[in-house]
Amino acid sequence: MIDPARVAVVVPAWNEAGKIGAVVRKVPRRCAACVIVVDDASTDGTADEARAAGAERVLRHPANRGVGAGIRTGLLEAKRAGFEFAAVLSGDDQHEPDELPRVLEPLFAGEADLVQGSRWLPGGATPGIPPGRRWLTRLYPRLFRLATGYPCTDGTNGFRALRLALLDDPRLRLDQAWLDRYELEPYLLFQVVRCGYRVREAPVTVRYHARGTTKMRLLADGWRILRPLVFLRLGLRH
Ligand SMILES: Nc1nc2c(ncn2[C@@H]2O[C@H](COP(=O)(O)OP(=O)(O)OP(=O)(O)O)[C@@H](O)[C@H]2O)c(=O)[nH]1
Ligand SMILES: [Mg+2]
Repeated sequence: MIDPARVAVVVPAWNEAGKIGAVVRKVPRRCAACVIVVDDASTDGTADEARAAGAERVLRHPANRGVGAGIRTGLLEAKRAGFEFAAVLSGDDQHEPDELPRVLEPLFAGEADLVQGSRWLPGGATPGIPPGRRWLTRLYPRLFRLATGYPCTDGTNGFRALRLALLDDPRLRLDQAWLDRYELEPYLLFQVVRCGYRVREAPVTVRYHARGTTKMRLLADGWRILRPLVFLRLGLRH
């Protein structure tokens, strides 16, 4: 059903030595012909570890730009290389690459243009989740629904897959500099919903490691995640 020759996996990574190798090795090759790691100017050997683990393409930003910029770089590379679909997953070993079929199958079945992984759908899982993170990741989809009307259950999960032809839509302006950090992912979901594309959710696991999982700062990065909803809803940005 899934044709790996049509799929690239994009992994944004910033200082993920000790984790990125495992992530790359876990990508089932029956799902994807190419793993693209975008090293966001790491200082710890992330790129070397990704290459040694078998990533076909390792791109490097000369300076740190943020997860959104990393995803953008990876998606454009996947498109340039001729892939039809891309799946994005986290470089910090929080996702289960084994679950790639869950986000890819609806694309191959022609049922969706973007499949958003959800930790909160039945069948999803959140081993080790801290209470504060549980609360915030459940609140966010309610805000997303208020802003868009779309009843998503998980708007901030970095595991998703999409048809790369979406990037040709001039309404999806992923090239804007204000999206470079945590803004790009909710921006993409919002615009894809708003433009009337077919969005599905699929249950996935998000694992919370005891130490060193997050690099997010609650207030500054919380606002970065929230502001695409506010700006797009109010028509302040497009
Ligand atoms: N924080 C951060 N992550 C980056 C950056 N560039 C690339 N990344 C990668 O983006 C991915 C997601 O980053 P995280 O900060 O863990 O964000 P998250 O997984 O959405 O949120 P948590 O649930 O808090 O872990 C990781 O693989 C990072 O290595 C950057 O500048 N900052
Ligand atoms: Mg993380």
